[in-house]
Formats: sequence, C-alpha cells, structure tokens
Amino acid sequence: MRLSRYFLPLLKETPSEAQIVSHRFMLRAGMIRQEAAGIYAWLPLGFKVLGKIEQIVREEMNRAGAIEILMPTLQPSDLWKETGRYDAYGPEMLRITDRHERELVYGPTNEDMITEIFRAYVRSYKALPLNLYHTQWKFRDEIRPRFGVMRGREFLMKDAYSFDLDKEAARRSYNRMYVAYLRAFTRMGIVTIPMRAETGPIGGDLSHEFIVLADTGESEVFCHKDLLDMPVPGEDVDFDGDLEPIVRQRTALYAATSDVHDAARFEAEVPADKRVTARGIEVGQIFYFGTKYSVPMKAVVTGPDGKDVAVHGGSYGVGVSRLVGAIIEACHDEAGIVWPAPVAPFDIGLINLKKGDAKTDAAGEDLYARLTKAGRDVLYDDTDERPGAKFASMDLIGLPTQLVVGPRGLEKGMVEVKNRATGAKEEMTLEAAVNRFTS
Ligand code: 5CA
Repeated sequence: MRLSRYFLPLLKETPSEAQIVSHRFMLRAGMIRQEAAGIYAWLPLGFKVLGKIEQIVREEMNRAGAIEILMPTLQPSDLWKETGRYDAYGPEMLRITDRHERELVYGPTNEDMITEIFRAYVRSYKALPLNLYHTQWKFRDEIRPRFGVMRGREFLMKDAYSFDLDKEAARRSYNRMYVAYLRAFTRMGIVTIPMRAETGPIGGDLSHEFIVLADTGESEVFCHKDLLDMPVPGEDVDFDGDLEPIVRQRTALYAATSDVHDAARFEAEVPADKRVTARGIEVGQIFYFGTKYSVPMKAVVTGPDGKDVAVHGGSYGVGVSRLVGAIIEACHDEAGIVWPAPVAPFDIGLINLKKGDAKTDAAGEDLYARLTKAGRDVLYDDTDERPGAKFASMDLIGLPTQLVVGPRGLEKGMVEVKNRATGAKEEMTLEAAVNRFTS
C-alpha cells in the first residue's frame, strides 16, 4: 500500500479525552474514530488489526473442533423471556421496538439464541459434543464506557457455545476452549493467565477469565508468579485427547480475580516471593453453566438409554475488539505501538527519505515491487513529508520492520533496516534487504 493513496488520518496532538496509552495511540495512529460514547468506526489501520485478531481466534477455534456460524445482532425478546434473562439482564441490554410493535434486543451475548437453534435440530446424543461459534458485534449499554475499545458499548466478540450429554463431557469441552484460548492469545504475542472468576449474568459455577497483566487494567488480580512463564501447548496438541493434565497444571497454582479472591488461601498456598498482586485486562472468559439454559428452553437429546436428557452447556467469549487495545497496553514504548508481528497491520514500513530524488525513488519502487510480489504486506511512505515526521509516524504505527531508503545510503549502495521492537539498525545492500524479507 502506498501511503500517498492510503487513508491514514494520523493525529499530531494527543487527544485529551484518552486516559490510557492504548486509547491515545489508537486515536493518534488513525485506527478508530469515536462516533458516540463507546461506539467506534474502525479506520483502515485499525480494521486490519481487528481482522488479524479475529482470524487467529478463528483458526484456534477450528483447530479445537468448534464450528463457525453467524447469528444476527438483533434477537427477538421472546427468547430472553423464555430463559428469564429478559428481566435479569437489566438496563445494560438495548431494547428496540420495530414498526409492528415487536420487541427486539441488540444481542449482548447469545446463549438464548444458540439454545433455540440447537433444540430446533439436535435430537440425539450422537450429535454431541457440539461447539458452535461466531464473531459478531455485541451491544451492552455500559454505564461507563471508557478507555476506547476496552470498554465499549458496541464491541466485537467471538462467542462459542458447547453442548454435551453430561458434566464430564462438558468439562472436556471446557478444557478444549481453555487450551485453545491459551494458544490464540500466545499467537497474538501476549501472555494471558486464566484466573478463577465470578460468573455474573451468564450463570454457572465454573469460570475462568483470561487476564493480561497491565497497570491500566480494570480488574484487580492475584496469582502465582510461575503462571507468567508457563509454556503453552504447541500446534501438535491433541484436542481429541485428554487435556485435563494441561489444565490442571495451571489450575493447581493460585490465580483469582478480586471477586472470588480468598486472601487466606492466597497466603497459605503461595510462598511470599511468588505472590503477584496486579491489575489486569480481561480478554476472554469461559463458563460452564450446566443446564441453566437447556432446562427452561427444553433443549434435550435422547441419551444412549433412550431417555431424554437436558444438555450441559458452556459459553466461551473473546473480546476481539478489546484485544486491539490490550495488545497495545502490553506492547508499546514512548514513541508508539510495537505490534507483535502476527497482528501487525503491515509487515514492513518502507520509507522513502527523499521523494523526487530519481535514485531514491527508483530504489523505493524496486523494493516495494519486489517485497509486495513476494507476498509481504508493505506500507510504502512515498509522500513528500520531512524525514523526521516520517520516522515519527512509522514509530507511532509500530510496524515490526522499517526499511529506509535515502540518497546518502544509496551513494554507498546501502539501505537501512530497523527493528521497531529493539530499535536495532542495520545497513545492507538493497539485494540483501530483499533477500532478508523474501526468503
Ligand atoms: N456469553 C459469554 C461468553 S461467550 C460472555 O458474554 N462473556 S463475557 O461477558 O465475559 O464477554 C466476553 C468477553 O468480551 C470479555 O472477556 C471481554 O473481553 C469482552 N467484553 C465484554 N464486555 C465488553 C465491553 N463492554 N467492551 C469491550 N469488550 C468487552
């Protein structure tokens, strides 16, 4: 992409309304625009990152055996009345009346609707286990939307729903999501810790929140230090096998959000030098709620013995849009964002230091063409801005690699490669640079 043809509305000033660093950088880097309190338009750079996060989550859901669908944002309120959540959910749920006076809700989550879909088609235990998921916009009329996309009113969530014959099987489904979440977040370049958590309006008695430690996090959390660098299962993990040992290795160590924290247990179980008390951002939460929805909605299957059984359910959410902010909270410096490569909006930022200089333009075009042809996603700054401004913008948007071509270097036949994360700079020939990023 040529920057001269792109839509990247960078802000020079730090927006005063942004209280935390991720919100500031997202506004300054032209990733989002607030349209109403807690409601954002995603501009090209932000939209690319959102798509990359969504895709990583999708790949790990599919690997774990979940099946993708798409449910609507608007739901008939009758479903919510059937489960009793219509009243229980309260003013956070946006209710809409259509021209026929029928009431709809803008979905804050989808347990009710997925249970309706399940009961319409599934009759036998032989179809189980089943896990269906989608990535869809949700609306929650939060009292205090804040911190940009971290606590929005409209936000993108991946939500998965599992159906099983009994509690043991449901536990296996829960474990598959637990491991898939660890893998997905690790692929995004962040460390998350699963912590025991309150279940709130979703219900049930087993839940973990996946937490990124960050000073700006909204939750207060407590955990064992060893959880911070525990290895995460690789691609070869067998989702059809027994995942309990992997889950138990983590759950054996204390980790809890403040809602369920037990100070006495924390002190008894965790040696003083291993106690971590910190703030964290919740990027995902998983729930096992048994028959909370299947009983009122009569989602039953015929079991192996011919008797009807209400299915055991779980739901599993990832805050896809919140992750964009959370990753920035974890990955930035004073100059801007430092994207982990798998979620970076472009692979390489190519800077032409002297637009209009024939030799520099030729080298820039050559690099741009060859890298792009090799499948690298390059943002080519071919504008006539000053070099200082170009460097600052590139640092702000945080692409993993910067490639700089200018008259002075080219005199010696050299271009410069900068690693955004380490700041390390290297001079090399244009051919060497092409080789480095195409092989
Ligand atoms: N139905 C369940 C699981 S599918 C559910 O809704 N869980 S949740 O309430 O915990 O939401 C799932 C994830 O969505 C959270 O972990 C969080 O990362 C994200 N999320 C929740 N509320 C917001 C919000 N207001 N703004 C941005 N992200 C949010």
